[in-house]
Amino acid sequence: MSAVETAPSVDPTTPAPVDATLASDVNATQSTETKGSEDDQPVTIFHDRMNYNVKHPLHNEWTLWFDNPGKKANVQSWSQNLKEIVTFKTIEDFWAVFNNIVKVSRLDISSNYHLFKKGVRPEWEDPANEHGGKFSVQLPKNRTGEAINDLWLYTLLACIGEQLPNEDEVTGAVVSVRKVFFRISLWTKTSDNREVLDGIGKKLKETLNIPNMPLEFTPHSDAATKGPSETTGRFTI
Ligand code: MGP
Repeated sequence: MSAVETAPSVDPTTPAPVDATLASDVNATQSTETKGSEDDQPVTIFHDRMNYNVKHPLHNEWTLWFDNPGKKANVQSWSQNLKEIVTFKTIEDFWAVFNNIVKVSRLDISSNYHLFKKGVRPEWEDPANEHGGKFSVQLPKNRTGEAINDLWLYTLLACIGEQLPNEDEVTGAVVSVRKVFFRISLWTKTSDNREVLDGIGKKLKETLNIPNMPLEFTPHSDAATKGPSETTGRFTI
């Protein structure tokens, strides 16, 4: 059974924001995927260049997570609030997921969507994140409105389409819904290679088309030890 089918019933108090059609879409896709494939690998454009019903593989597999703690998150409860929704590895399956989940603009306050490379949990403690940090930008809700849906989509496409330089550095992206702002964050594996980080940050700013807004980089070690209000970014782009 896929994570999509199980996610909504994991915890009835925190329903995963998945449209009912998603499960059937992904199931339909899975049965096409396995057709003619002995080892359960998807049939992709690399196997059959002449047909249009094959899928386009992504360089990495990605997992979508959701959490809505309903109250202020804390270090102890963080992990148990995370709900794994679905993993995909083709562009077609990405769209099947994206087109069927609740839009960011309609999520409850304190919710987060996290898209991370498969195998990486969206938390500081994961080995892929423990030495890393995040770029983040806060977008005031009153000025951003529904545009947040497109900004999150552009962030996702930049990640899965490897549009960011040194894409191996990127572990995932997060969108957070807070009382007066949305926040988009991009998580990196390391926090000390300024040249590499500068390149990633500049490209993210360009992708989001936010030349006049500060994009702040914060090592997770700062966030983990100081708490959100005291955290100061190491640098700003
Ligand atoms: P947050 O949601 O990233 O910050 O983390 P925000 O939005 O500034 O704060 P909010 O209270 O308005 O939501 C909020 C809190 O969640 C942190 O202070 C930690 O207590 C906890 N937390 C966040 N993250 C990303 C982690 C994590 O990776 N691991 C653990 N253990 N706790 C975390």
